[in-house]
Amino acid sequence: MSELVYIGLGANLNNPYDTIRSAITALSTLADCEFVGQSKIYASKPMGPADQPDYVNAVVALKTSLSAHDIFSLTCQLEQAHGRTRNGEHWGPRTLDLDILLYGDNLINDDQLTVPHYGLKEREFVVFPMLDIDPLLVLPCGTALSDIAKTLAFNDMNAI
Ligand code: PH2
Ligand code: MG
Ligand code: MG
Repeated sequence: MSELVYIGLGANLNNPYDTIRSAITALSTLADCEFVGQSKIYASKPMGPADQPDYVNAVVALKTSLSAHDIFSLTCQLEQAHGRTRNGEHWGPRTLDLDILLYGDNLINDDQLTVPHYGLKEREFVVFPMLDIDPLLVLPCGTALSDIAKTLAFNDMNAI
């Protein structure tokens, strides 16, 4: 197991809490992956269009021998297995969204993946759950995640 991957989970349609629980179980039992930790599960106000239900968010960390692109196709399969359809609406509601947040200290930029996730530093529903797993986490850019958290409000987020 060579790389530590952080995966963000989000859902706000159908039974989002159950979906997040199910997806955490599925991620933590993936072949060639070793479960490292999971955050608390949070309810959060939608970022983006406000006329959509609140989100349920969490983060999972896995050690894996799989490539980032292998993880990406597995996460796409899991999204589909949980009823994900893509209607193209930017930041619109979804049954399950799985985002690769970090893949070790690797920087990936291609047609399929941008890792670290482009929105990581601005999203409290990503930063605070990652800190649940590792309060001392340092991003590939060298910044401590706890310093980024100081720039964010723990508003509108509740552990559930
Ligand atoms: N995901 C989005 C858009 N807005 N808001 C919250 N609170 N949580 C999310 O996971 C989220 C969002 C698109 O991926
Ligand atoms: Mg997302
Ligand atoms: Mg996504």
